[in-house]
Amino acid sequence: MMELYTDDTIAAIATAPGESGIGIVRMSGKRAIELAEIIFFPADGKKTSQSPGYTMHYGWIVKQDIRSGGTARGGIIDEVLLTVMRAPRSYTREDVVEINCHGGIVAQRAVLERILEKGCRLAQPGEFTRRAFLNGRIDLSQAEAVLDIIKAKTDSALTISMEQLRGAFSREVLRIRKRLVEVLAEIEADIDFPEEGIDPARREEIAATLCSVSGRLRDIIESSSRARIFREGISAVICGKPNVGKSSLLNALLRQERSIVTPVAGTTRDTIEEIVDMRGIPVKIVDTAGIAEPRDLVEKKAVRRAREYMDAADVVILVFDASRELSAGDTALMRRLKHKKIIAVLNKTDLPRRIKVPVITARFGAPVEISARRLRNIRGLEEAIIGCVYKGNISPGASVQMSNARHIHAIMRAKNLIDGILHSLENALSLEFVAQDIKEALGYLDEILGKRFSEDLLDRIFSDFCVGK
Ligand SMILES: Nc1nc2c(ncn2[C@@H]2O[C@H](COP(=O)(O)OP(=O)(O)OP(=O)(O)O)[C@@H](O)[C@H]2O)c(=O)[nH]1
Ligand SMILES: [Mg+2]
Repeated sequence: MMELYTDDTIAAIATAPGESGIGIVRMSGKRAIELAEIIFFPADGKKTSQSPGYTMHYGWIVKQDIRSGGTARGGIIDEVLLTVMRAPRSYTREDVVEINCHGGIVAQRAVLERILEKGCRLAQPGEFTRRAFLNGRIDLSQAEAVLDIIKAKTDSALTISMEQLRGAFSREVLRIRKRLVEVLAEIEADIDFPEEGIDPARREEIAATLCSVSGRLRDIIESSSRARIFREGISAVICGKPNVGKSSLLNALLRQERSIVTPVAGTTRDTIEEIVDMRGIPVKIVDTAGIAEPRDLVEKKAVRRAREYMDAADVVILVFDASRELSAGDTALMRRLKHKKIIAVLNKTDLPRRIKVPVITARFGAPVEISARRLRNIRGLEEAIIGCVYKGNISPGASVQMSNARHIHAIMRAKNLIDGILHSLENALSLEFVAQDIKEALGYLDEILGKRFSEDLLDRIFSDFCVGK
């Protein structure tokens, strides 16, 4: 990313492109209010520059500058509601102006261009949030939570990210940080007055504190690996021979007719994916072309594609037609599948049964019996899918959770250091080393909060954002 100045005024369209009721163009920076006054003709004639913060004004974005006598009569770009937010009480802690114009790309673009023409710079992705961080309104983990909220696919993922934005995770990290700083201060005092020596009781006290810090970090790591599933979800691929009811199963899980179902084998010619909310966990379900001897190039590619999806999936759902005997195709597929987590499913159990179950059970454990057409035991299959990847009770927010890989990594490294120190203390190693390691662990915690950061890291985090956030 190019170097970002932070003292200029930026602008961007904040709403999603496309037709919509309203669209919001947003500006932030020292000149935001002054620029608004140049292009905005207020219906009540009051000066925008004198508007208090958190006020909204009705009027028009006009073609001619107001200070050169521009009025609504000289040409209107759009009819708008304009909100003034004054530093530091705004999203970025700078002066912010938000213009609610008509939705649709043309109106929003025209307003944005008018602003840019007056000397605003087009914002980079996430630059508003980046400023909120650089100006100290939120810490880095909260800035990341903003992105997670925008990207949340289920209510549970939203709850976790919202907690993070409200600072629950940051506060926990700060609490741990404070305890480490206290221990460090004690140790450094001992290093400064070595003649007094460190009494063994103190050494034990320090060890006890570090032990509880380590336990706290472990709790966070454990609850977080669960939280990550809520945010990022899992993927399940449905595979099986042609005509066993794979597409019917996808539709049953989605509770809508998404994939085409026909009695003809080889109906699905390409992979189809959809996301289903299973008890708060977003599960990407992929319907694949039935695996058999491909009849043409399209089928050949589809089968190869199905295999690639299976390799990448968290769970493979292998479907059998219970109303038919196991064929050579089924057994070949059973032999070939090497995936770690396979759920065998007997479909069409509404029909008289012909399949030999023990052969399947011997290989994959007891199959889940369903009828995709009659929507029988679909819940049971959902339980099996979730149970495959998620142990423990399913409820977000049970304890402080982090869902972000960067945070998990930093917490793990801090924990490793603390555990190392505990070992050193037992072996009566020099306190100077101990102090060094505590400082390093503090560094990892500071990285989470963004007390210590590099421009590179910020670029990486914010480049995932949309422009206008
Ligand atoms: N009786 C009964 N028929 C089913 C059931 N599930 C699917 N079928 C029927 O089986 C036929 C094939 O279903 P699909 O869902 O298209 O099967 P598929 O595995 O996706 O087939 P391909 O895409 O060709 O590989 C259709 O006629 C379905 O109506 C079921 O539970 N019971
Ligand atoms: Mg199909």
